[in-house]
Amino acid sequence: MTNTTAAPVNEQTLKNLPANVQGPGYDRNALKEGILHIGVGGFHRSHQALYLDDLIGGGESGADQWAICGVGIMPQDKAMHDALTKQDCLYTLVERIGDKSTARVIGSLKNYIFGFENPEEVFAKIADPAIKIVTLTATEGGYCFNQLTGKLDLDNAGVKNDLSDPLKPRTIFGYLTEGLKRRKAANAGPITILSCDNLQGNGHVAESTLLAFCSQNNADLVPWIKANVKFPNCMVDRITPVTTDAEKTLVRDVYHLEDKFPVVAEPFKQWVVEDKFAAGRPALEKVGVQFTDDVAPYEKMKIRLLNATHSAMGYLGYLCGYRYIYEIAQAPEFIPYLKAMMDQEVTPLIANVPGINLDEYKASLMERFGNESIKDQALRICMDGSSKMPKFILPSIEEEIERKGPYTRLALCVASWIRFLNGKDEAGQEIPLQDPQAERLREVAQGQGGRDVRNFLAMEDIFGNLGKNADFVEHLQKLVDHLYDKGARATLDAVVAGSIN
Ligand code: CS2
Repeated sequence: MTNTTAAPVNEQTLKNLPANVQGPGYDRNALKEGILHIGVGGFHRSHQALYLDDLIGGGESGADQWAICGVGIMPQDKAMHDALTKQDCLYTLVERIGDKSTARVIGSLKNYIFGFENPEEVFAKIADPAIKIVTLTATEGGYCFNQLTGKLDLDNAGVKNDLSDPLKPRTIFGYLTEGLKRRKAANAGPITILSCDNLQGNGHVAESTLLAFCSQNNADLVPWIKANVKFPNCMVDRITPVTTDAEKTLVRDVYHLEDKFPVVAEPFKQWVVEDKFAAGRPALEKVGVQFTDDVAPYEKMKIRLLNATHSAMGYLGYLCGYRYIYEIAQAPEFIPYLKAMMDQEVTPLIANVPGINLDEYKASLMERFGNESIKDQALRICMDGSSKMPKFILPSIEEEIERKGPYTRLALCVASWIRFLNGKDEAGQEIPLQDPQAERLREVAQGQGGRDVRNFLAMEDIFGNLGKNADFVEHLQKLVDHLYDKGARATLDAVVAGSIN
């Protein structure tokens, strides 16, 4: 039932929020923007913006210098821009688990620039001396990384666009390069670029790809970047489903707020950051962020266990007819598959992670995946497989091949992706595909050789050298054939029973 008394989310409403909603208990007018964030999606709003809201709300001296200016660079960011600008950049964050749910309006986002239409404003902000940190959630694919060369993919259409049309960029590289060029010219001082994407060594990747981009036609900027910009690595974590009408209705009916773009997330959150900043940083350790000298073990653990298991649930679960992650994580036929993948194929690759008991960590993952109140979508997980596979799944297969260990369950995830790309499920229904490489993937998957794994493995920018390993090719082919001939559920059962290995 629609609640007719729902108030719009804006600065005015903050004065009189419904009793069950917490608001920013600070004066937003006094905030100064110190962080520019590119990629304001659900995740940024449930994670980084919340940490800063906590910090500013805690009243720590200087915390008010670290408000966020958000940036959207994709055409589809228009919806976020329109919603946020009407709401004075405020939005509702709902945390849910079981029958518990809490809501608060987040105030740390002070401004939002739709860079796709106003790139000049973004360049000017990067050159503004008050901005000390640029944070990024550009997605795994946003770094245009070629798996085979281990370098920036200069053939990527976005990269090519930005090299030939630097004032109308389409990728983070175009924005950052032009912005840093102006920062250097304005003598605005050093700055930190902090990647918050799920890539191992995300800081290193951001640094090496940006430098590779700059060296193409801004070679004189390279030494300035080396001397003035720091790129810390970090591990980020919080499961945040895509916002749909259901979340808007929840916020309206339960919290009496009319929010055009709320965000719902699990209660768990984690952020481990390498303490390497060029121009200061907010005291985020006060609000639960862990600063360390070496983020690598945390990143590897999170990406290879959490993100990889997500992928293993997403494709195969979708093919089995499930639509939500919690359904898959609770399905008795999936649980032994997921646990065995984590225990036997991934855990042996993870070194000691300081302060973490891996058994407890894995058990907590299964619980988090099973959170049915957040209704995380299988299709959200299935998005962008071309960039997630090489980060979440394939490196573990490579390491298992190297140490002559097992990888059947990981390979089943790859096989499920290949079957998923076919575009029709077992009932002949259309499978929606969201991937920047969709066209190319579909062409292979739906063409004559769509069952032949060699045609996929030939995409070396995604699969690297895996296609050269005859055992892996044979193994993967067996799994793909089984999926086509016997179906998803039968293949899962066969792998769990050990009859395909
Ligand atoms: C997911 C991640 O997109 C994916 O495939 O695995 O978005 C995941 O939910 C987050 O990394 C959790 O921190």
